[in-house]
Amino acid sequence: MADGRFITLEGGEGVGKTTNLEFVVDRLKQHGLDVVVTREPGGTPVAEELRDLLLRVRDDEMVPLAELLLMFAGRAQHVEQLVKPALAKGQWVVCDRFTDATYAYQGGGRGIDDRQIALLEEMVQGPLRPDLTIYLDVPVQIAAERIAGREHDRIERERVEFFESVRATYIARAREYSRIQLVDAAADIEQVQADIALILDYFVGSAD
Ligand code: T5A
Repeated sequence: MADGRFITLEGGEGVGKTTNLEFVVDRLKQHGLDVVVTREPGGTPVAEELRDLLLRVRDDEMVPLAELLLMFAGRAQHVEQLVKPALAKGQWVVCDRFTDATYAYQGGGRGIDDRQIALLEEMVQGPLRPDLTIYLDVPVQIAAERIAGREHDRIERERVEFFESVRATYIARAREYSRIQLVDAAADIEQVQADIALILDYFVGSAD
């Protein structure tokens, strides 16, 4: 049986990951692939409880290191219980955010050293990395306007400079790693999905 592939969707707040997730899944299914959809933080019962802990608005501050360790605690559950078993069965796993988000938010946003994140990445994932990452890029102000009417979770309440650092980190990683494909997601939805379709069709074609 062929191994599955691991595809992640990344971007800042309100860039359209949720909007485009279904499109990605449908496109892969049109290619006849067996697709599993999941998300981080979350994806398994324990990891979803940790997600709630991470995103719930609270009075006492969560220190950056605790936030980092909780992200990776959930990831350990998710990788062992869902991601690895699905890939081993030949399924294609589509995940809404993964470790690039940790480099962007806890690294770029909170200022934690990349080397500390890399240590945990190695410990929790071993050699597992996404095969393809679609990074939806939108200027912070435009993305903020898109979600202005929503109730914001703990991380969404951060200041603009935090999200500028998150975006800068994502862009830097997209330049560094060829698996990360940057899509201009400030464009209208038809254009964004046409770009995503091109990336996916090429990736599926080269994975045969
Ligand atoms: N996190 C996560 C970390 O800090 N470290 C980590 O390691 C990980 C894994 C998770 C939070 O956790 C943090 C990051 C996050 O703060 P989340 O739910 O995954 O939270 O992420 P959010 O960004 O909060 O997800 P959202 O649902 O808020 O945003 P989306 O999914 O990016 O945006 P979406 O699809 O809901 O779209 C927003 C609005 O824009 C419109 C949509 O219709 C919608 O109204 N829209 C467009 N409008 C115009 N043109 C387009 N092209 C549009 N595309 C979408």
